[in-house]
Amino acid sequence: MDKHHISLIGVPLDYGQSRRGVDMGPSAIRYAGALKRLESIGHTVTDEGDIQVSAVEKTEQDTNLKNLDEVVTANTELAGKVADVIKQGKFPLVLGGDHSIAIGTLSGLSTTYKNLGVIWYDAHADMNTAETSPSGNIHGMPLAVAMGLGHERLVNILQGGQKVKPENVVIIGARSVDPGERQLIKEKKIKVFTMHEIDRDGMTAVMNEAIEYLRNRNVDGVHLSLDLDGLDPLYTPGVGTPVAGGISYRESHLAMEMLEDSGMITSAEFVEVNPILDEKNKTADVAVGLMGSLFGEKLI
Ligand code: EXY
Ligand code: MN
Ligand code: MN
Ligand code: MN
Repeated sequence: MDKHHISLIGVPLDYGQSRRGVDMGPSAIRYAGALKRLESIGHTVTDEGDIQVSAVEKTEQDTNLKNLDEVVTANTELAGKVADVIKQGKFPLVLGGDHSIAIGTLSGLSTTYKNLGVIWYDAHADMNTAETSPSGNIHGMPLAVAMGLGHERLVNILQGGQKVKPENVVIIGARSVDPGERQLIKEKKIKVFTMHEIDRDGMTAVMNEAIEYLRNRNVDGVHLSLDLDGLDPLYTPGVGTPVAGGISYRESHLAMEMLEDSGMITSAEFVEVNPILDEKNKTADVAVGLMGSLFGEKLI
């Protein structure tokens, strides 16, 4: 990856799910040394601070989606911030916060990119809608929303922006996918590499295929949405919805190194770091280490 001017944007949002603590994810990642690590590789880094997240007023809402108002407000602000950063020619690196923040990130990117590719590195598909969600947690919906599917107040955050095309999405690491999501994946023919494909073919083959797939889509940018629960909880215990049998630490570094080599990544977010559930700051440390590999840090 050539040298970038990276803009760190913190989003201390935990209203997209029910376990307190993931709002401290941005601080945990900063504490793990993200800024210095990226500068040590030769990038220029600006810490843009955090998006303001309003406190939840307990109002009656005519929806099963939890904390809808607060999630919409925070993601609308994030979308504007990401759009500004892109217009300044900087590389947006968004720190979560729960995965509902991908709604804001992708909305902001949609003002610039007309044919954006998305790599969703995650144990989950995050493709539920209000009708299919088993929990009402909006962090299980962002990928559906980004494709224009879901509650109108979430989809409208996209404003006039370009929706993500289903054929431009690659999910890597899936191993906990709900019935409604399976239905949508089949219908939309989403490219998914579950843990089965990773075990069977190996991460090298999976990443080569994923990169090739997106190149053939002629995407004008690729966003990496990395949910730390995509890794096995042995490596990233500090996440709100851990799922055993995940991607290993080294497989994840290889994936990042191959993405860096491809030169195709134009924005990224690292989400679901919850220091309250963590062992010391292990999950944030892993996140920063993976950022190093994604931004060109070499082992020798
Ligand atoms: N599929 C489940 C739900 O929709 O509630 C769990 C979603 C977990 C989402 C985390 C962020 O990846
Ligand atoms: Mn570049
Ligand atoms: Mn997720
Ligand atoms: Mn997940």
